[in-house]
Amino acid sequence: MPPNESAKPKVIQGQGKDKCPSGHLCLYADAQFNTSGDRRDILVIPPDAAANNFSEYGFDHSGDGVSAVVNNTSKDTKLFSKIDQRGDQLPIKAGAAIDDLTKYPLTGSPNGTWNDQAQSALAHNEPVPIPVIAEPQPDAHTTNRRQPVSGTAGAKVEKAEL
Ligand SMILES: [Ca+2]
Repeated sequence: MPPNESAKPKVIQGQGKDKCPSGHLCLYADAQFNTSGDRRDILVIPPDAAANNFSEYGFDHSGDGVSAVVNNTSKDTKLFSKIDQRGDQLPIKAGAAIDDLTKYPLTGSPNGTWNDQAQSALAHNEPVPIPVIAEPQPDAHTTNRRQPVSGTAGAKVEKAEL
């Protein structure tokens, strides 16, 4: 797939839940979706994009960090307390919104909560290992696996007792 400019995370300015575009994951710098303070930054993450270091977008561990979330995608996602999807995890269901991350305790956080702590989000487009199915070779020796089947098995099961 060629790189798609529209599929990159970007920072927009705005207030309110409805500023989060349909199909995107949005992270707000202030609680109540940027209506509780002076900050207006919203990090908008397309569903097929990865944001593995929020500090690159100005959302660090200061007050500028993530304080509210809108998951306008159709997939459950997660926030992580460290970059590259490491550290503690905060699940966010498809279609869910969190108005104030100070309501979500996080052990080891400087402020005791998830407020200003999230540093990366689950990337749905990370390569997923394809299961390898070993097909039997044409000359595979399968004759030893034959097992006799008789017509009386059902009757025997009927009488089985534990
Ligand atoms: Ca904040």
